[in-house]
Amino acid sequence: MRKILHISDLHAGKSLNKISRNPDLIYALNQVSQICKEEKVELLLISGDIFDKPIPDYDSEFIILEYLTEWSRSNIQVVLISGNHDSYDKLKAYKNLEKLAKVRIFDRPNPNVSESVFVYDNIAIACLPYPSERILTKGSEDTYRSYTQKVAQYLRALAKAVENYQYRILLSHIMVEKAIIAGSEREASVSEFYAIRPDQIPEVFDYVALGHLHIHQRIKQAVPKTYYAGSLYQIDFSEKDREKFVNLVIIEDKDIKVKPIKLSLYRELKEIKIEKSQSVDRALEELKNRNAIFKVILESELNDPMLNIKVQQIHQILGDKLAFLKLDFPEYFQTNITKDTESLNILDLYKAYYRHAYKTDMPENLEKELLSILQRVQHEADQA
Ligand SMILES: [Mn+2]
Repeated sequence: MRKILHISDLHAGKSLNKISRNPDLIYALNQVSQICKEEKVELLLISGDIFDKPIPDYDSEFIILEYLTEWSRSNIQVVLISGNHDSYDKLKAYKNLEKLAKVRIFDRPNPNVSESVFVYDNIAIACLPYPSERILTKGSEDTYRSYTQKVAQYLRALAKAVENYQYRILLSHIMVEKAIIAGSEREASVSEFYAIRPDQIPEVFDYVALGHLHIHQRIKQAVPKTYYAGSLYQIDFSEKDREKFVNLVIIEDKDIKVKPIKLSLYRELKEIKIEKSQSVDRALEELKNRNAIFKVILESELNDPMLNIKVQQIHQILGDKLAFLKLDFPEYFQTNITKDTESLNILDLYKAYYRHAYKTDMPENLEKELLSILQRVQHEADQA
């Protein structure tokens, strides 16, 4: 019997409005180490998004290096790939670890498929790090093909490269159609344009270890056992109330079993709405001592004289645990703006606000100025 552990989306260096999530990551990684020890795991697969940012801070690099070397010392073979949040070149620098430790790193998709396979005894692990659009167009002759066609073609080539091994695993950071999106993954990379179809995952694989989507899930439409392990902790508020898992893959002769193991959380993410009629004290009373990071939505009337005091109270009660405080003026929005969310752009919101605040329509030159700023921001955002 052999055991493999599949984990994903560590996002070292993530912070929520200045609250560092590295303590949450460490808490999760300690559980990973514990599981490896108890279950006698031989192989640890990490399917990308090691870091949250292309240039991680020192603390985050310290944590990642600490665990990689610790696992290696415990004789666990680690295989890891880049995700869309990782910089190819940053992870390339880590490849030097291969000389010192039982760590194998695939920093970017390699045009040479045979160099993308790591063989561990009779287990072949075919690796496809996050295929960025840029690198995919560069490496291929048939530019007329779409992104997903190229990814699918590469997967077929990987499948061919490992077909003669006894056990075959695919490790990748890609978007698959029909999967459930949390919202914290980064918008462009999860659009349908980048999604490969479940039937494009070659049948030859015994297990497909995916990263990218933060919700733990099996892609039932794919023939092989195909899983997103999901993130190790609730990365942002779009993942509130989500449980977190790692996958234990057990190989026994011809049989491959997948056993998801639930992780406990260092802190949960809690969203609280305080209604106009509610007192802040009472609304937060039960929750304030919870081990959590909070997002508070405070409902209020625009000219409520208590608004400032309420805001101060929330800060006082939750302190360091407060990540976001949003004000919600329901009456104001109901009377001034249509309920059609399509029309709720920043310009319309500001116009409505102006009308409310100054009791007159916004002057045309101000509208023009605002529009040009918004367009400039949009343009720069598109290029980023
Ligand atoms: Mn991710």
